[in-house]
Order: sequence, then structure tokens, then C-alpha cells
Amino acid sequence: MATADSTAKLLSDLNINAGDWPPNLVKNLHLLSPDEIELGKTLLEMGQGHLFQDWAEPGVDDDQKKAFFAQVAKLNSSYPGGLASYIRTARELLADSKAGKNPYDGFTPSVPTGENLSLGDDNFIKFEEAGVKEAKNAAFVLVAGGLGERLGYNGIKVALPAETTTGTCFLQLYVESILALQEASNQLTQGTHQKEIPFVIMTSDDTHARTLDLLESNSYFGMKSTQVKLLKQEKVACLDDNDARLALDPHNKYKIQTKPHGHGDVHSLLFSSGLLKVWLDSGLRWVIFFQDTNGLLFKAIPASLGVSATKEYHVNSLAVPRKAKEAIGGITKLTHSDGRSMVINVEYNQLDPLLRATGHPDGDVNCETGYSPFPGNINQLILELGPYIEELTKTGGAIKEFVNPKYKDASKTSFKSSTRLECMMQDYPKTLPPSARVGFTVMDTWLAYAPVKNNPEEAAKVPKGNPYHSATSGEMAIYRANSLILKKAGVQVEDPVQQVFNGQEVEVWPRVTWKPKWGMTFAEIKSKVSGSCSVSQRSTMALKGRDIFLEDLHLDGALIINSTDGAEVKVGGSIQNKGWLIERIDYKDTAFPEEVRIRGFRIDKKEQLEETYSQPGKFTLKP
Ligand code: UGB
Repeated sequence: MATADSTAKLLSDLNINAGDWPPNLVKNLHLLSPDEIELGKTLLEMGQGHLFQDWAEPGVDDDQKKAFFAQVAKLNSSYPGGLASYIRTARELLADSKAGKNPYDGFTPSVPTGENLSLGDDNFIKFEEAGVKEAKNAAFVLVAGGLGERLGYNGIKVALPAETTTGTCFLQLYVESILALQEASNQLTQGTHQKEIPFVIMTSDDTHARTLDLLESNSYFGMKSTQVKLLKQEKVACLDDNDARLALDPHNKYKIQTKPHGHGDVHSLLFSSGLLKVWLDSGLRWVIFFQDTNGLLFKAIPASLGVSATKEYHVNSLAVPRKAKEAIGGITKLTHSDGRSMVINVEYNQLDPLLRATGHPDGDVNCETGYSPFPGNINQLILELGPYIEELTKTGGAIKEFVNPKYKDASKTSFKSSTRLECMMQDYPKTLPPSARVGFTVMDTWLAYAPVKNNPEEAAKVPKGNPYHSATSGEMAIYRANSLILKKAGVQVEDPVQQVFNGQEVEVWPRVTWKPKWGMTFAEIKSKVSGSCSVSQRSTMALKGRDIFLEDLHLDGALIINSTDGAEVKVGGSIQNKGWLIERIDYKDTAFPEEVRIRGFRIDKKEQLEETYSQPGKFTLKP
């Protein structure tokens, strides 16, 4: 037990006036290391004395007091500028929020112009080729720290099947797509050093262990484990009031309550990991960011990377035509009254008030095209590595934050529950100088964007004509995109039928899937289809191999081909069988696993032609 004298000496050595410190902390001072005392000082300087109010006498809960400081140390080190900076920013943003200050004050929104691409046209093909060439100089970063509260799925979202014909989960699809791009890109530069494309996954405490387990139990889906890096984002401290007093966990007085800080953390994590520098030194030029559940996104990557390379964009955001009020941000040109301007994402909950405040009384509405005039941000960003590092060296990776407190009443003096600062990865360009080359690339929604975010009940409530963003629509979108691509490549694909699953009306196209290495670009896919081919609506086709060629194939049923690299398989003739049927199920029917129920259908595998080619060679499949 410390004596009063030893505590007094400690205080005077530390230059601390005992009267300034909470008595309960002073009593426990001798338990603390010099580093912990420094952290305590910081907290007190920042007006956080209340945190120690209920601390027990020395000898009681001492382990928990140490744990408290361990948590404070972590909160301090994982935030650019430390906790003091977090609290200062919080006070400013909370004051702005209380005053009802519009974050876009002084800015007028207008519709920006960007690159518009259409699958299969000359421009698209040219950009795809340029993109594949550049892919070996890219690193991919998946932000997957979100819990997906809107979806309400119990597992991690990247473990969900993107489609249930092959059962390939999102993470597998992403890994195989990156590997396919790597192979295609390296092939274009034969003879030189074969590069491995780095893949980073940002996780959080909510997703980290399960993401690692998914990778490890599947041998990293064929990628080298050294090629994949997981960076875990930390949560940030919650705030109890407008003075940014930190909130204590309601169940533990020695623990600060924390909540997620948002996907914007990816920038500071990448910066502090040192990876960006390693990438630059190894000659990489691009960092490509993407989100957890878009089964179409790699169809848009080669062409948009080609746009970045050709136009030398420092920032290239991918976008799709946006329906008014759709829960995706709008890419907007903001021009300030002082002359500054920037092209930036305005988040979906801010676009409507911004428009209303700037002379558009109807707010976020569709124009004569049936879409919002503002392209929809799908949060797939391509950044040029050099300028990116330069910028992060200035900011430490800190991204402009926002706060969204839910006030108890109009006085805006207290919150319904604690709040915290948040940040978004697409806000990165907000700090860029006007000289930065910021652009965007728009593609058709059917080709580029079909996320799985909404649970069946919420999806069924989506206004007619707006996308459901559900597991049902996400899977059907993959079949539709593949069918439309084949059609464009010359295959006669029968029209879809309309069906309702879990209260959502969707187009059901033939269930066409392929491994990414079968075709990463339109030109490659076209080269694998020849003669007169047709696929009926009730058909299923899964091409699980690289060198599978469709020649005068007429499919009316299910066809599954597995082939190893080096096995060249020509498939043709008329293939007819009972096929795989889609059977409607209800999402409340617990007889089925959750990942099936949330789609509202299962696949009944009646009959198929399935062939496996496990040796290299030339083969023909022609029943
Ligand atoms: N994520 C994290 O990694 N960490 C976090 O703390 C939070 C999320 P949501 P949201 O393209 O569809 C975004 O929740 O926030 C990951 C854009 O802001 O799915 O509704 C998470 O795992 C919006 O502009 O998206 O909206 C997931 O991979 C619009 O573009 C990703 O971040 C929209 O996405 C996104 O999280 C869209």
C-alpha cells in the first residue's frame, strides 16, 4: 500500500498538482507505470476526469485498472494524432452538428462528367486490354470489417455464396479473380519477372477470426498465404455528450465503450502498416479498393483500371446509374463560392438535404432518364500509389470524419445513446489539392454492381424499380450478367422469366457461371465462343476451367465442366437433360440453412452432364 508521503512525492516528481487530479486516480497512482501516468495526464487535460469517478480503492479491481490503461493506450495509438486529437475533432464536429451546420456549406452541387463505358464496344475493349496489362502493377484491398447489420446474416458476409449453382463464396470469387488477372497480366509480359498481386483484407474484431479461418480452412482458395495480409481496424471511443466526454461501457466501469469507425480506417491502416512503401519500392502503381459482397465487381475492374492508366487518374471511382433515394452515394461536383471545386461522393443520406438547400426543392429525384442525374458510387476506388503515399504522408491517413448523434430532443444537449466519429474510404479525395486528377468511370449496373446488403423483409419493401440489394437479387444478377455477356459474344441466350422469391420480383436467366480464369475480359470470353451456340432459359452451365471452348453448343439442361490448366476442352453438339430446377422456399423456413433461406430458393439438381478433365491434353465433349 502506498503511503501518503510516497504519493505526494510521486505527484511532485511528475509536476502534478494533486488538487487537479480526481482523488480516486491519485489514490491509485502508485499502480501505474510512467506511460500510464502520461496517458492519464492526456485524459485529464482533455476533460475526461469522469472516467475515474467510480474507481475502487487500491487493492480492489487493480487488474481492471491496468486493463483500462491498456485499452486507452490502444485507442491512443490506433488513431492518427492520438486520443487528444480524436476528442478535439469530436468537439468541433459535435458543435457543428448542434448548430445544424451543413457540411457542404458554401458548395453548390452539379453533375460531373466522367468516362461512360458499355460492355463490348471498342472503347471498352481497348480499356480492358490496357487494364489487364496494368493489373500486375496493382494491389487489391478489400474492406471487410463491417458486420452487415442491414443483412442480419449471422456469419461474415464474405463467406456467403455469391451464387448457389457452384456455391462459390464471395471471398473465393475475389481471390480467384485476382489470381486470374495476375495470370493474364503476367502472360502479356512473358519472359520478365512473374509478379504476384498483393491482396489486403481489412477486418475488425467482428470479422477477423472468421475471415482468417475461412482462408485457412480453404488453403487461401489457391492463393499463396504470403500474398494475403489481414489488417484489423480498431473501434473508436464512444462519446456521451457535446463536450466529447468518453462513454464508459454500461457493464464495466473500467472500460471505454467503443464502436466501429467506418471503412475510412483503411487508409490509416495501410499507411501505418508500411505496406504502401513496400509496394512502391517493388514497382507497383495502383491500389484498388473494393467492398465485401459485390459478385459483379471484377467484371468492371479491367476496363476501369485501363481508364485509370490511360487518363492517368490519381483517383478513379467506379459508378453506375443511380436510382433516386437508392442507398448508394452520388458522385457530385461541388463548387464553392470561393472558386474551389471537387468531385466527390455525397453520401445517400446527405444528397437529398444538400439538393434541397441549394435550390432543388424536390431533392433527390430521378430526371427524365428515369435515374438520378448523379452517378451512383459503388465504392470501388482505384488510386495511383505514388500520389496516394504523398497525400498520406501529409495526413497520416486521417480521413475527414463526421458524427451522427441521435439527440433526445430539440435542445440537442443530450443523446439517446452514445455516438462516435465515423469516416468513409471514399472521402479520401476531400483533402486533395486542386491539381489532383480525380475522375470516375460509369458502367451499366447489370455489369458492375449487385451487392448483398438487405435482408428479405427490407428488400421486399424497396420501392418498385429500385434494386433490392439482397441475396436473391445478388445471385440473379450474376446469372443475368453472364447471360448478357454471352449474348453479346454471339450466343443465343433465351430470354429470362420473371419470378418472385421472398417477395422480390426478379428476372431468372439461365444459370450461367464460370471461373474467373475462363474469361476475365470480353475479348477473352469472345475468343472462347464460336459457331452457332444456344442456351435455353431452364439451363445451367458451370465452366470450371480455363481452356474450355464452346463450339456450336446447344444446351437445354445442366452442363458442368471441370478442367485442369492445360486441358483444352471443346464442347459442342446438343446437350439435353432434366437439368437443375429452381425451387422456391420461404426465408422463414428453418429447415434450410440461413444462406439458402435468405435467397428464397434452392437448387434441385435433377440431372446434368458433368465431365472432369484432370490431365492436360486436347479433348472434345460432343454427345
Ligand atoms: N466496412 C468496414 O470494413 N468497416 C467498417 O467499419 C464499416 C464497413 P456497407 P454503406 O457501394 O453499396 C457504402 O455498410 O456504408 C466495410 C458507401 O459508403 O456495406 O451502406 C464493409 O464490410 C456508399 O457510398 O456500406 O455504404 C463493406 O465491405 C455506397 O457506395 C463496406 O465497408 C455503398 O457502400 C461498405 O459497408 C455501396
